This record gives sequence, C-alpha cells and structure tokens, in this order.
Amino acid sequence: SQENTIIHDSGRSGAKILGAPFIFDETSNLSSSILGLVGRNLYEQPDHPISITRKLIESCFEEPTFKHFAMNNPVVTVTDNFDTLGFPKDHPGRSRTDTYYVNSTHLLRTHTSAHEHNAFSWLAQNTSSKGYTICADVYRRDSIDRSHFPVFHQMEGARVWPPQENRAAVIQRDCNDMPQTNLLVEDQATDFSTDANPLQPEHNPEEVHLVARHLKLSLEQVIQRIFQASQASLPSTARSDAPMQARWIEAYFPFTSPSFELEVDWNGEWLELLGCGVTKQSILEKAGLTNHIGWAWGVGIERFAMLLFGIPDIRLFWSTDPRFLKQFTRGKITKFEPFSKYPACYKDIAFWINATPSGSSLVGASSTSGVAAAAGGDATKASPTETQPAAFHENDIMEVVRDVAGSLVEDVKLVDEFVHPTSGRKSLCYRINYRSLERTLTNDEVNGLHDEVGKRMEGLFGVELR
Ligand code: FA5
Ligand code: MG
Repeated sequence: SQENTIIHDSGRSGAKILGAPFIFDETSNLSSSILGLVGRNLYEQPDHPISITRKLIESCFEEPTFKHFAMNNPVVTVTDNFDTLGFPKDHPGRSRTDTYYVNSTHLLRTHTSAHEHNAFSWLAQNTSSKGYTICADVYRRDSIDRSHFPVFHQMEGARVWPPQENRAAVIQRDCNDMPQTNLLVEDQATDFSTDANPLQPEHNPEEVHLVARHLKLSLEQVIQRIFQASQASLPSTARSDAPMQARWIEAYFPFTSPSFELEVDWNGEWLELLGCGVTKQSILEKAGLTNHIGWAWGVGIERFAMLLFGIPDIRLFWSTDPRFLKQFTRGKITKFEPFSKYPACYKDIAFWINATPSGSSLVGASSTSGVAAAAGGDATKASPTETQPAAFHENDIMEVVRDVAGSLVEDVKLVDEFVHPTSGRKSLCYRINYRSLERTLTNDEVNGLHDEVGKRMEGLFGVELR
C-alpha cells in the first residue's frame, strides 16, 4: 500500500504506517512485505468472505446489548498488547521471532485482545450495553502453510454482569433464554478446581460456573449458525443430517481464568476455532467495571470462513483475482468453486547451522531481517549492541521466505534434519513449495527467488548452504 513505506535515511531507518511515522530501533523487525498488507481492511468490503463471516458472527450478538467495533489501525503499544493483559515478561508471544515490532514501544497487534482494556473502559461509560465485539486484522510471525498466514483476522467478544442482588439467578435466567442447539458437544473442561485452570480467588464458584455456562452456550450458538449456513449452501443431496461434533478443552490465557478452547471435527481432525474464558477481575477493575463479572472470547475469522465457504487456502482471502472475488455476495453463504491451480515448484534448501557461532558474521536471530533487506542496509554486520547471536529459529526462515517471495509460496516444510556424528554440526533441509494463485511461475523466476532465499539465510544467520 502507498500509505506504508520503510524509510532509510542517512543511517536512520523507520516506517510510515497508515501515514504515521515511526523510528526504528534495535527491536524493529518489520518487513516491507508485511507492511504491504496493512490497511486492506477486508472486513469492511461487504462482498468479501471475511466481511460476510464477520457479519454472521456479529448477528449472534445483538445490539444494543452488544456494541460492534472494528479497529483499522494495527499499530498498538506493547503495553496494550501484552502488559495490561498480564503477559509475563518471558512469555514466548513477546519474542521477536513471533511478533512484528515497529520499535521497542509499538508493535503490530498480535490479537484483538490488545483493545480489551479500551473496550471495557467504553462499557464502563456506556451502561446501556453489556458487551461488545471487536473485529480487526492481526499479525504474527508464524509458519507458512494452507491455514497460516502472517496476517489474519480475529473477532473478540465480551459480556459483563454488573454487581446486583441475586446475580447468579440473573445469569441463570440469561442461560435459560438461549435456544437449544443440536451440536454434539463434549465438554472436557468443567472442573475449575485444578491449579492449571483455577477459579479466581475473588469469585463465587456458583457464579463462575454460570458465567462459563453462558459463555459456552453463546459460542455454541455461533457454531450452530455457522454450521446451518454452511449446510444450507450445499445442494440438498450433499447435506448431512449428522450433528456437528465439537469439544471444549482446558486452555490458558494470562487474562482469563478459567480458560477454554473450542475445537470442531473437520474432516476427522480437531480444528481449533477459538479461545475464551472468565475475564480476570484485575482487568475489569482497571477499566472501571468494579465488581462486575464476565466472559471474553477470541476467534479466528479465517477458520470460520474456510468452514463456511469451503475455501482451501488461507492466501486466497488476499487474492485480488476476480475469479475469487466475484464468487461472493454480501449476506450469502456459497461454496467456493476452485479455479484451476497453477503448477507447484518444489525447491529444497539445505544448510549447516553453526553449533558454536563465532558471532562475527551474525546478527541476532531475525534482528532486522526485513528492515535491513528492505532498506538496503548491510545485514551481515553485527550491530554493536548485539554481540550475542540468538539461536536460529524456524520462524526466521519463514520470515526470509515471506520477505523474498511473499504470497508466491504455498508452504515451507522441514524435510530432513541430522547431526554430523563427528563434528556435531546440525544440518537442516527445508522444502519450499513455490506456487502462485494467479499465474504460472517461470523457472527463472523461481530460481531467482530461491537463490535470494539462500543468500539471505547466509547473510542474516550465518548458515552454511550445502
Ligand atoms: C488469542 O489470540 C486470544 N486473544 C483469544 C482470547 C480472547 C482468549 C479473549 C480469551 C479471551 P489464540 O492465539 O489461540 O488466542 O488465537 C485465537 C484464534 O485465532 C485461534 O483459535 C484460531 O482460530 C485463530 N488463529 C490463531 N493463529 C492463527 C493463524 N496463524 N492463522 C489463522 N488463524 C489463527
Ligand atoms: Mg489458541
């Protein structure tokens, strides 16, 4: 996008994101390929499957009880994304191998929960609403395959009950108001007495069980709605009258307790759709919701959309190909008709990772992989502040591949790994599947991309290509 650029100016680098300037520091790890995806706002294009799915989920949480928000700017503070939510300082989600940092104070949000505090504060001021949903694009440095892309969409929801006489009876009544579903649900997360998934000390156990019940019933309504819409989009002969199978399992989030995940049976495998739980009391109190109790959830919109429309590859959501976009209409669930796939081109990259890195030819893992490359900087020189190179991390090769080839790569898989018996050095081999969704790639083009991947792996991580 024109609004987003990486700027490299006499030794100083930075970025303009949606028009706002940021100065990079040693924490920055943005790439121009990721910035190119900021601001597309797919959830605001009425005929796009992401937007259609968003509306379907929103329709399960009616106004005015719920207020629906969308947050266009993905740049948030480290405080909002992690600290306020109680992420421990050493939580892996904070690492630069997992998260896109604009600089040491700002990042591309990794989840919609980054807006929880503000949304709860809004609720404290607007008592005619009892809850909200938030829709937004979120960013993670992740592996590459058909169901993972560095940008995806989440929707977050929350509901609170203010302090009142006989509140348990009120929550119970709200549970009773919920229509029956015909899902086949197995609940493996009903015991909140374990250390792994405890009740909060401030809470009344009876209320917590009811809040958890209300949470699970609310989300089962969503699953039911999705399942019905998906069935209705099939020709009558292809419909199944078997109920959809789902299960609740225990989970952990720093900002809810107890916490749960919902998985559904998808072609014989359990697919995780969402995480949720009873909101931590400290978070409600900080937002001014004194003595309230409530729940929160976060879902991956692409996961729902893939189920709903039968979309087989997460990259398709970013396609501008009319053969994709023309298939969808606002308010309608239709099955995706695959158009012909262009040929795949597999290339292997094998390399030794240094068991005892010398440090001289390395920068910290992933330190400025994108920035240095995009800004034309010399990535092979260790910066003075980073004499201790971090270990090679799998997400580093993913990031290099994404940066070089963007969405021309379908997936990257580790196909071989061994340790040399005498030298003790470790060798890894990754298979990169180059395939465009929009055209046939030429041999020269793929070779050029693959050579560049190798060069950057050598330059950035000091690996020795085999
Ligand atoms: C979270 O992000 C929590 N913020 C959810 C939450 C909100 C919990 C409020 C409690 C209260 P998690 O990292 O599991 O949790 O992501 C939530 C969902 O996003 C997942 O269940 C999945 O559906 C989706 N998701 C996660 N990673 C990806 C990815 N790389 N690509 C597509 N979808 C993803
Ligand atoms: Mg999860």
